[in-house]
Order: sequence, then structure tokens, then C-alpha cells
Amino acid sequence: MFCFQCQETAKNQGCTVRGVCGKPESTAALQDLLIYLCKGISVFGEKLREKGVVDREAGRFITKALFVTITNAAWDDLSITEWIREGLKVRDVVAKRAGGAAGPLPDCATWEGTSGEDILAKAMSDEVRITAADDEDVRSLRELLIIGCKGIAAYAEHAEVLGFEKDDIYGSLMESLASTTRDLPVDEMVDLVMKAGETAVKSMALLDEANTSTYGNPEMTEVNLGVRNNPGILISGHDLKDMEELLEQTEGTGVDVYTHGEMLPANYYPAFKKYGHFVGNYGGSWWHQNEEFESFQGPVLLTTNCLVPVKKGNTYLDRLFTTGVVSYPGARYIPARPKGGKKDFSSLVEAAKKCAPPKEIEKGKIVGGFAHAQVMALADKIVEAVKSGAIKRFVVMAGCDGRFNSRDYYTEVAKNLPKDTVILTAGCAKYRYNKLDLGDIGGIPRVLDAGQCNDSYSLAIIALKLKEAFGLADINELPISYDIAWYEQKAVAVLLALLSLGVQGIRLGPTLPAFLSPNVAKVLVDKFDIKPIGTVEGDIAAMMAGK
Ligand code: SF4
Ligand code: SF3
Repeated sequence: MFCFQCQETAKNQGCTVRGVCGKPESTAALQDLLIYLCKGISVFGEKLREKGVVDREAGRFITKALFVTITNAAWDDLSITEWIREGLKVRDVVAKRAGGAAGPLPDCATWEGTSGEDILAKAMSDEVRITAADDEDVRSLRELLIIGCKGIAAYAEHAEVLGFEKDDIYGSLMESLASTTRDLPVDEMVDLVMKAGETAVKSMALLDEANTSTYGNPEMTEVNLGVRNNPGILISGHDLKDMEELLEQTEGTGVDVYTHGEMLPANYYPAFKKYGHFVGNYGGSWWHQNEEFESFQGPVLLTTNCLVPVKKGNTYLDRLFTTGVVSYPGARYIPARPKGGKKDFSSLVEAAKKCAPPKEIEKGKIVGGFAHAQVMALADKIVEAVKSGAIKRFVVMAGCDGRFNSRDYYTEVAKNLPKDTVILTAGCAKYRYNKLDLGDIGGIPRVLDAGQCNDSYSLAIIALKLKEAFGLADINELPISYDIAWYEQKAVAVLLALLSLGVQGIRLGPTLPAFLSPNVAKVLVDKFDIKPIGTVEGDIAAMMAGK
């Protein structure tokens, strides 16, 4: 196997035996094959696009399939094999629509396999992997593009679930994937990566529109961290449609609902806040789940990443449920909603009724809900605070959390930033500092949480609106620094989106991605002044000096 898609990859080079995340070789190989197949579908999708047609079914399949390959989502080889079988059918349909082959086709567009053995044998062959390209810069640019596409796909999939789709997002995913089957000049590959940044902005904007028009604008909210004395269901991941249906189906059953990890921002939406049995948030970011799912004592539902392997000795596997792109051997899977219908979460409710209430692990409240509409409602106050000097600087610290101690950096930056700074955050990176008491500036909390990682879009909108409010020509003239933490592939899409919006000088940590070859890293440094994080003191001093 070879996988270097996340920040925790072995030796910051690549996982070759088993993932640091726990991903076994067969799972990694099947995920590679699923991507390979998406490239094959895209080859035909491109032929259709030349005729001015975007195949929506193919677009939908590709968004889901790429999402399946995101870190910490799909762990069940049987389930990934089913996705591959489904992909082969989708490819056949698109190939027919495209009028079959004109000219030679790459292997990803033609190979066939039906039995589990055929599929696994193909998955284990080297040709399906990114390492099939010898040149490290080619490999790096292709991987950067595919990884960016995974993040775009995840956000596009969430929007699609809510009925929001754009052909140009699907088209751009197919263009990107098909491009990796051809030998292209480096400049063209760099252009495709930049274009993926634009598509990332579009997909986050679309998801923002989908979320806010369906559930209302997130609003400033105090989220309860304690527990009540009823059985509960814990919901994690990013899928708000699952949240909606779970809340509906648990109402009046005597079962409470709590969020975990990246589902915390569900607490900020008016459509969810109205439920009396929606108690609050339980625990921290994804990598604490082995302890926190254990002490929760009730059913746990993973709607998307991050699900990590259940530690030996833990007892929650028989109350672990997955849905959507998530799968785990031994966990119960909630099937997709039938057309026009809803998912059926009754098995979770029944399981919850037999469980003890959650054990309390903390008390108190945290504040969040500062997506663009809420921040703009406070705009006068914020602009005034900047003009008077009460707020000297904003530091965007969005992104992911992760297991490594090196991420203490972000806690220390938050603690040591001068008191006249405000942290803008989104994504599970926030758990490194969202429970610290950092105070407020004239009633404006010093940590403004916009929501999930995709709500980094809100932070970009806020920056663009502040640029207008201050009458500046360039977003980089604002008193804003970017100190971004990444772990999985959505954060890469967010990064490409920020670059496409013209943001310069982003600090990225805790390490630069292993999939950036020295030459590709140099392009990003020269073009966008991206830099790795340094020391806490050094970085704070540099950021406060506008560097
Ligand atoms: Fe390694 Fe990360 Fe890939 Fe898991 S997802 S195999 S930790 S690079
Ligand atoms: Fe976190 Fe997995 Fe990336 Fe949506 S839940 S940010 S790591």
C-alpha cells in the first residue's frame, strides 16, 4: 500500500504497511481502486462534456465515491467493494451515453471485474496507485489535485443531500480526475490545481446556501457540555440532514440527542435549537472518541469522517452505527433514504432505550455560531473595535484537529496571543482552544467559531466584507493572519479555496503535506507565501507584525 493523504502519514512520507490511522492494506488498496474507477468514469464524462453535457448521475457517484476514500470514513472492505461494483455500472452507462470509445482508452476506463477476488486482485496491483507515476512532481501535483477533489466532493455531497447541485462542480471534478490519466505539462497541472481552488469555493458557497436556506443562519449560541439523566444518542460527523431526521425521530421518545466532534455546530442552527431533547455537545474532537464513545454509554451515529478503529477492550461496537459513506466491520449500517423518504433511525432509538444515560465528563457551556450572518450582524461593533484599536488583529485558526502532541502549538498560540486579538475558527481544530477562558473584547468573544470545516467559507466571506467596510483594495491589507491546521483532505480543499480567493502568507501545520514534493512546495511558497508553522513565540510576533 501507499497512502500519504493525511497529516499523520508515517514519518511524514507515506504509510506503506498499515496506516498510522489503522487502515489495513486491503482497505487502502480498495480505496485506490475506487479512485481509479472514478478516473475511468471521468474519461467518459469528459467526452460527454465536450458535447456540452454533464452527467449528473456520474457526478453524484464520483462525489460519494471520493468521499468514501477520505481519511477515517470507510473501514469495511465489503462496503468499498460494493461501491466499486456500483461504479462499474455507472461507468458503463456514461460510456454508452458518451458513444463509447474514440481513440485509445486508459485502463481505468476499460478494466472489468465482478467477483470479490477479481476486484481485490486489481486493487492490489501497482498500476492503480498514485505511485504508478515515476516523477515525484507529477505524483505530487496529481495527488494534490485528487486530494483537493476529495474535499470538494465531500462538500458537494452534503449540498446534494439537501437538493443543491451544480453541474460545473461535477464537471470540474471529472475534468480534474480525467486529467490525471494523461501526461500533461507541469504548468497545466498547476493550473488545474488552481482551478480546483475555485471549485472548492463554489462547493463551499453552495453548501453554505444549502445549509442556511434549509436550517436558518447559525446564531450566537451557548452550547451545554453537561448531560441529563435520560438515555441518549450521540451523533458525529458533518451531515446535517442526518441530524435533522434523527432529531425528528427521537422527539417524544424519552431519548436525548447530543453532538460530538464536527457535529457541534448543529447546536447553532435555529432549526435544530428548537428541540427540547437536543441537549448539547458531548466530548471533544474525533481522536478522543475511544474514551468518549465508551463513557457515553448509548448509541453513537457516525454520519461522515472521522471514525477511528475501536480499541481492544472497548464495548461500544455493538452500539456503533454508521451511515452514508461511513462503514465499519461489525457496526450496524443505516441504509440510504429512499427517494422522497427519510432514513430510518428507529434501531438507534430502540437501542438507546436499553442503555444507561451518558456519564458526565464535563460541565459548563461554550459559545459559538459566528458564521457570516451573525458576524455581519455585529459588523458595526467589530469595525468600531478595530478602528478604536480595541481589536488589533484577527487570527484565522480554522482546520482540523489531530492526535499528535505537536498540535499543542495551537493551544499555546491561542493562550499567548495578545488580549487585543480575536481568533476566527471553523472545523474541529477549535477543540484545541475552544474551552479555554480567553475572555471577550467589549462583548465580542475572543474565539469566534463559525462552524464546521466547510464554514471556513464564512471566514472568507467575513474577510471580504471587512475589506469592503474598511475600503481596502486587497484582502491581504486587512489585519488578519492565517494559522491553519490540517489533517484530512477537506482541509486541503479549504486551503486551495483560500488561495483562490487571493489570501497570501498562510501558515500551515503542524507539518507541510508529505504529498508536496520540494518543487511543488516551492511553487506554493513563491506564488502564495505559504509557510510552515514555527515556534509559538516567533509566529505570534510575526503575525502581530503582519507577516
Ligand atoms: Fe496513513 Fe493517513 Fe493514509 Fe491513514 S489516511 S493510511 S494515516 S496517510
Ligand atoms: Fe475534523 Fe476529521 Fe478535519 Fe471537518 S472531523 S475537520 S479532521
